[in-house]
Order: sequence, then C-alpha cells, then structure tokens
Amino acid sequence: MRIGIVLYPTFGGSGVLATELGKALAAKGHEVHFISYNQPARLDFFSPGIFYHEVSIPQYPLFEYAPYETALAGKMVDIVRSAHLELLHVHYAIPHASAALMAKAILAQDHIQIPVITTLHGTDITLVGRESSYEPVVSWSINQSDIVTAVSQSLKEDTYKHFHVTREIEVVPNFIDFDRFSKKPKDHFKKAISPNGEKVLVHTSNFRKVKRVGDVLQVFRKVLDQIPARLLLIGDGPERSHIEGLCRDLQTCEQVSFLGKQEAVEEILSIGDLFLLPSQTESFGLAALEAMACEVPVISSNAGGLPEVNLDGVTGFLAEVGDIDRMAEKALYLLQNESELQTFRAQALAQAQRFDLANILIQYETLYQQAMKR
Ligand code: GMT
Repeated sequence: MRIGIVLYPTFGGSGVLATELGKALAAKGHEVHFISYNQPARLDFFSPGIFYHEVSIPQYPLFEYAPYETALAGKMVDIVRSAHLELLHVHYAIPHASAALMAKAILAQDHIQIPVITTLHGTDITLVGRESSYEPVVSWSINQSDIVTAVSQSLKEDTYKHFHVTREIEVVPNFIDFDRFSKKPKDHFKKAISPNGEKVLVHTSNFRKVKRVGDVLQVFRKVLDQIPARLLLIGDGPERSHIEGLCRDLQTCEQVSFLGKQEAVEEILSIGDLFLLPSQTESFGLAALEAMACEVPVISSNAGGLPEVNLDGVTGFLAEVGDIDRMAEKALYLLQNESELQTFRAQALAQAQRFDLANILIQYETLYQQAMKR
C-alpha cells in the first residue's frame, strides 16, 4: 500500500507512535510518506520505502497566524496526486483530521477517492479538543473520517462523552517494539548511578502540567525518607524550571538527575527499579508501556487509559490522581521487598508483550484494507 502519515514531528507520544508505525509499515514493504512541518524526531536515517514531505507555510504580513491547516491540506493534495497515495492516516485530530478531509474533498473533484483514517491520541480529545472553538470542528472531523481509532477504551468513551460523535470508533492501543525496548545488560551504568545499591526510580515525560511531575518529586521525597534511592528524570518541557525549584525545596537535588531529552530511553529504563507516572490525564501511557517492556513495574495514577496498561497489584500499582501517600507507600512496598519486585518485573514484561508491535500492526493494516474497499 502507498500510505500518507500526517503527524506532529516532536517527541510527543502521538508523533513517536506515528513515526514508529510508519517505520514498521515500511519494513513490511509498504511505501510510507510522512507529511509534517519538520522532520519527525525518530526519522533520522535512510530507508528506500520511506519518504518525508515538509509542509512549508508561506508567510505574509497580513497573517498574524499563518494558516497551517490550509498549507497542510494543500500539501496532502499534492502528495496524494504525485505519489499516488491510497490512503491518509492522520495522527492527532487537531488540525490534521479536518485538513485531511479538506484534501479529500478537493481530490474528489478530480475523481480521486482517498480514504482518511484518523487516530485520536489523547489531549486532542481530553484537553485542547474540548475547547469550545475547536469542538465543532473536531466532532465533524471524527464523524466524517472513513475510519476512526482511539488508543484506549477510555479515550473512546471520553470521545463519546465530550463530542457530538455518532459513528463507530475502533480501539487500537499503543504498541511496543521489543527489538528496541527490552532490558539491556547495563550493570556498569547502574553501578555508576547507584554505587551503593540505591534503588533507581525513573520518570519520562514532556514536563507539561498534565504530567504532574511535582507529584513524582513528592513521592520520591517520601521514598528517600525511608531508603537510599536515586531519581532519573527524562524529558523536558514547560514545567522543568518549576520542578528544579521544587527539587531544591524538597532537598532532593543530590539524589535527582535531570537528564533532558534522551534518544536511548531503553538503556536508562534498563537500570530502573520503578517507573512513576502520576498524570492528571493519560489516554494510554506509552511511557509506562516502554518501562514495562524493560521489566520495570509502574506506580501510576488511575487516570484515563492507565488501568488498561498498568494492572493494579500485578504490573505495579494505581492510585487516585494526587494520592502521593498511596503512591509512596506502594513504591516502598516493592522497593523494600526484593522477591515481590522480581515478580512484578516479570508480570510487567508479560503485560507489555500483549502490546507487541506485530499484533497492533496487523490491526492497522486490516483497517486500511477496509477503508480502501469502501
Ligand atoms: O503524552 C503527551 O503529552 C503527548 C501526547 C500527545 O498527545 O502527543 O501523548 C498522548 O498520546 C500517546 C500516544 O498515543 C499516549 O500514550 C499518551 O497517553 C497521550 N497523552 C495524554 O493523554 C496526556
């Protein structure tokens, strides 16, 4: 198949997922055309089945806000025509779905039928998409797409709850590539980080408010009050300087490392004993899945789709959003009980295997075939 993938090119979950999906489809022999305003973060190599098309947005003094959606739709029309694409798969509803539908309508005038598959990822539904100025466009785009997928049952339900949506939504969860995400032998690295056998806690996010990185530090402070430990914070974003301040206030700076954006996240996860994800909302929690694939149990909130990924009392523990006491109590339970920790490590890996890339890829390919037959 010749597939156009429209995505945000950043380290955000939807962009990462879309890039990895495109790479995996190309590895299976499909021709994949990425369309975005920048080269996607994880697309930094040459492969004969992969193409990247940059959306350039002409500037004009009249525009206070350059019309990205118009430029994107125009680019999609151009690439569908020139590369003879057979379908468009857009990731994140705003503004990708409505732009794709505009492209579809333009192409229909030339009798070119291009199905649009829209994947809802999270904040396009649970946060920003619900703004009254976006909601009618998001609802319309979801109803008009040929196929719509959501990354968890919880996100599917949120979509019906918050939008005027009447059509069927398929749940296709996030996936994990075990060729990359698996526990690596990194004993020398662990020794350097925790020379005296301190337990290693890890958190990864884009440091947005919704991730509640402050809760990560509060939980870590309570752990540190009981046992020697280290906290590795991976990622960067708007809350970073506030979190650095909190780290000083809580007197944890010596034990906390801010690692910034990291490519080889799997190597850091490989030395982790516990992963913390106390998010306010989380449609799926790809970061938790990546940790579990590296055999790291998860202490998380029970927001959104997290209970579909992190099984309470099996792969880690769940707590109400903001329940720092329970998160710390459960973290200490695992960190102070080595045999229980080992059991949870194995169970986390087994649960992660349910989301193996190969299984999820087939689900997308089946949906693509259905869309093309319509
Ligand atoms: O997590 C983020 O902040 C990025 C965000 C996005 O919208 O790009 O990720 C969302 O999509 C991921 C991939 O489907 C999910 O695993 C994340 O749970 C989801 N984030 C939120 O719902 C906050």
